[in-house]
Amino acid sequence: MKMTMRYYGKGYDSITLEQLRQIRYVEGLISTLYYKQPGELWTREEIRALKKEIEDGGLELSGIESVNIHDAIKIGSPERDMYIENYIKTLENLGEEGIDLVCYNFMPVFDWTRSDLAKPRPDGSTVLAYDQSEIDKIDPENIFENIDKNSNGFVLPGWEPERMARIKELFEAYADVDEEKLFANLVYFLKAIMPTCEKYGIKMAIHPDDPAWSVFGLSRIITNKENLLRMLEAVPSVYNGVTLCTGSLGSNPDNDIVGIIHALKGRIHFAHIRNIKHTAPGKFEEAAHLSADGSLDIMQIVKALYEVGFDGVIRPDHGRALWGEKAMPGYGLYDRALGAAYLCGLWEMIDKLSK
Ligand code: CS2
Ligand code: MN
Repeated sequence: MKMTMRYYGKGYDSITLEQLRQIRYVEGLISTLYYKQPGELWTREEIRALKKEIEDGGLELSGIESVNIHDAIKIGSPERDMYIENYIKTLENLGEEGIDLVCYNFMPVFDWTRSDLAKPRPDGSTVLAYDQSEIDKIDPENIFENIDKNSNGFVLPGWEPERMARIKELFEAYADVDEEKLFANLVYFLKAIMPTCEKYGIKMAIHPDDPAWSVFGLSRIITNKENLLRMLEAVPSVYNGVTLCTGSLGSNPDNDIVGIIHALKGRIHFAHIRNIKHTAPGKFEEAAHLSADGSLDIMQIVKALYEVGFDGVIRPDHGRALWGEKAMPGYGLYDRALGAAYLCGLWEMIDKLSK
C-alpha cells in the first residue's frame, strides 16, 4: 500500500510541496495538469514538467487524478472517436513517462455535487454537505454560481468555468443519455483504450459517482456493487479497475463498502478513504476520517482492503476545514494530513497483527 495526498499543482493548490513532504505519512502525490480541459492532449513535456516539480519537491508522482473525459465520449456523440484518439495519445504520453495509474469519472456534466461547501460543525470546523431538499430547490443552471462563490477562489475538480458557461447546452446534449446509453458509452471508451493501457501497464481507476444517485435528472451509473461488477465484467482486463471512494459509495447507506471491496478483489487500484455522516435520508455531511466521527467503519474498510491483498495507492479524501484554513473546499492541509496519519496507523496495526 502506498499512502499519498492529492496535489493540484503549483498555482492551483493552496498547499506547498514543502508542507506535503513534511507530513511523512505520505510517500507520493496524486496530481494532474489542472489547467487541461477535458479532451485536450497532454504532451510528454508537460507530463515530465509535472513529474519534475513533484520529484524536486522530494516526493514521487504516484498517479494522475484526473485525465477527465470529454462530454462527447460520455454522450456518445459523433466526435467521440476524435476525443478517444486524443485520450489514447495522452495515455501513451503518460505511459512513456512511467505513469501507471489514471483516475477518471463518468459523471455527466458535474463532478461531485454538494449543497453546502462550508457547513459549520459544533467543533468550529466546516465541512462539505449534501441536502437533497436543498439541491431540489436549485436550478441546475445556477448551481455553478453557488459552488463558485463558496470555493475560496479555487476551481473545483470537474467544475471548469469554461464548461459551466455552456451548462444549458450540456444538459440538452445529455437529455436522452439514459443509464443504459451512458453505460454503453463507457464500455465503448474502455474497449478503445484498453490495448494502450495493456501496452503501458496503465491501471485505469474509475471514480464512483458522488453522490451515488442521479442529480438534476442526469444519469449516474457508477453507484453500487452491481453496476461496478457489470462494468468490470463488460471489459474484463485487469487494467479496467476502480477507485474505491468510500465517501462517494458511502453516500448511499445501502452500499456495503466492505462487501464491495471483497467483490472487487484484484480490480481496486486506488482508494480514497474518507468518512461521512448520514443525518437523514438524502442528507449527509463529511466528517473527520475517524470512524467515530461519521457513519462508516473505517477500520473495517481498511481491514477489508488488507484482506483482499490491496497493494495499490491510498489517499485521504475530502477533509474538514480546520483552524481557519482557507483552501479548496475539501482539500485543506490539516484534516487530510490527520487522515493520512490515521489511515497509516490502521494499516500498520492490521499488517503487523497479521504477521
Ligand atoms: C474527487 C473527485 O474531490 C473528489 O472527491 O474524489 O473529484 C475525483 O477526483 C473525480 O471524480 C475523479 O475523476
Ligand atoms: Mn473520491
